[in-house]
Amino acid sequence: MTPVITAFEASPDRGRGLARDMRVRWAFEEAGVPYDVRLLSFAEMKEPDHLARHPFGQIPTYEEDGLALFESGAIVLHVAERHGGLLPEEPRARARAINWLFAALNTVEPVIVEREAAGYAERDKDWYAARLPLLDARVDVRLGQLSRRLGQAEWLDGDFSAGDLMMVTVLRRLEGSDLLARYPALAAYVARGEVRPAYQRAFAAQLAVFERSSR
Ligand code: GTB
Repeated sequence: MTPVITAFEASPDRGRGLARDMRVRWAFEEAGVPYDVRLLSFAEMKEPDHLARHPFGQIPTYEEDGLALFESGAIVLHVAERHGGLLPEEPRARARAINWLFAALNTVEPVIVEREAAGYAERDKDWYAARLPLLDARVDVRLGQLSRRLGQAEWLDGDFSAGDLMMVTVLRRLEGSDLLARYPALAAYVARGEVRPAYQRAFAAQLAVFERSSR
């Protein structure tokens, strides 16, 4: 069975590839695995049919041969474990790549999402102007640490892996801010991810969905 994922019918990111289906699409493309996409409206995401797939009524989800998954990290890891190209064979290198995948999700993404969420939900509050520098500083700490670890290396640990895929998608969420530009090594790292042919195919696929929805 061809795996099926879910994605926004009309993504609020307007085709910039910032929603979390992008990381799953990219993983499929790196692994050379064809996939189908079920597009959902916001209303459909909260209906029983989708809640059976995703208890929190979100995208992305993954279904294949009776297996249903609903966390982007678990989906990318599952694809990476089942197919070649995203995880090293050597057990310790493999564990380190998975370590980076979790670091992207658990240590870097939360501070970025917190900043982003404040921008959506608190922009009109009188405390927002005072809070934003604090949120920026939390992101900046992580970027500085990550940049120091990356140094001049191409990828975080040897060859490109699912850990890099996840970290690049997480850092891309800073698009529109000037935070990443303060760290040229990280900006170059993201750019290296974005020029990969698999990334380009995934990006084009999600952009095509947005373009169709806005016709
Ligand atoms: N932990 C889950 C995972 O990693 O899969 C989080 C999934 C999640 O946050 N999904 C979001 C969602 O379904 C879409 S990706 N939201 C709808 C809802 O909760 O009702 C987050 C996202 C949305 C929009 C933009 N954007 O417009 O730039 C970027 C990222």
